[in-house]
Amino acid sequence: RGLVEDMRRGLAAGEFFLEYQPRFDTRGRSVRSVEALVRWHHPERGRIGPVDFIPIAERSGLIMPLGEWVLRTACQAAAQWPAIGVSVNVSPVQFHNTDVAELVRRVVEETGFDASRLEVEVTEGVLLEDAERARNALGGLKALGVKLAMDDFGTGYSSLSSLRSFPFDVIKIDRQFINDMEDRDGGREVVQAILGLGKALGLSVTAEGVETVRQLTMLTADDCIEVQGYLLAHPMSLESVSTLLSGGG
Ligand code: G
Ligand code: G
Ligand code: MN
Ligand code: NA
Repeated sequence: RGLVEDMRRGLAAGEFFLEYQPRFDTRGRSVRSVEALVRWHHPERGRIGPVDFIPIAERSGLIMPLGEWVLRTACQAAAQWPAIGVSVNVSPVQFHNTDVAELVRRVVEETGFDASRLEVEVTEGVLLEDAERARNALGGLKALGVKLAMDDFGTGYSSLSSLRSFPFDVIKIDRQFINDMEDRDGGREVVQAILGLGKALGLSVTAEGVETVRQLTMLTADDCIEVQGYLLAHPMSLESVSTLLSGGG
């Protein structure tokens, strides 16, 4: 049996679930928002991570029902939390095949979630193939009050011009750059330059993949206001994040 068939069945059988990774304020260490990350509990293979099934979902078209499920599940969960944001990763394939703004409009209506608390994370792949279509979709999301983040910033080809020509609110610095910060050969300077770019363009900047105290100290000194990474919190279950957000952990 192939993974595509398994995935189709697993989606109907409730085998997919979300984990939530907090995004923290560097100063107060309070949680500013939470990123929803999908996982699969396969009945025979056990836990499978998104790098091993998102590409298959994208090739098979299953990313459409899966992506809709992720969005609805994250909004339903976040509607129960105090007023912090939730971010959801949306695949370029969803943008190319569906009206993502219409989907979000429908899901926030159904779940009663406030669209201004939702952030959609996209990678540059969204902008490359059909820029006009992407512009319309991103504009439609902005019109709903949804925030837009450019995910994995710095790893693609057109990051710099895209930041100006598309309505992004947030830059998420790819964890590769955070990982390089402690090197002597200019790793920190590259991150400082991205922070400066964000400031110049009026965008908020999130550092991803923060794993060491030294990285956090440097980012705080460099005026980065939001951080995410294993040092602060791993992706966690709905139960754990709910406890954290209600002040219990
Ligand atoms: O959670 P983890 O580090 O294993 O995620 C690996 C990759 O899978 C990341 O690039 C992340 O953005 C992506 N990913 C996680 N959840 C989702 C999701 O719900 N939809 C999409 N399209 N990608 C996701
Ligand atoms: O591409 P995206 O930024 O959406 O990917 C998020 C993924 O990064 C999640 O799957 C999450 O598990 C992973 N992640 C989160 N924090 C860290 C970290 O500190 N180090 C590493 N290596 N991965 C992380
Ligand atoms: Mn992301
Ligand atoms: Na990222």
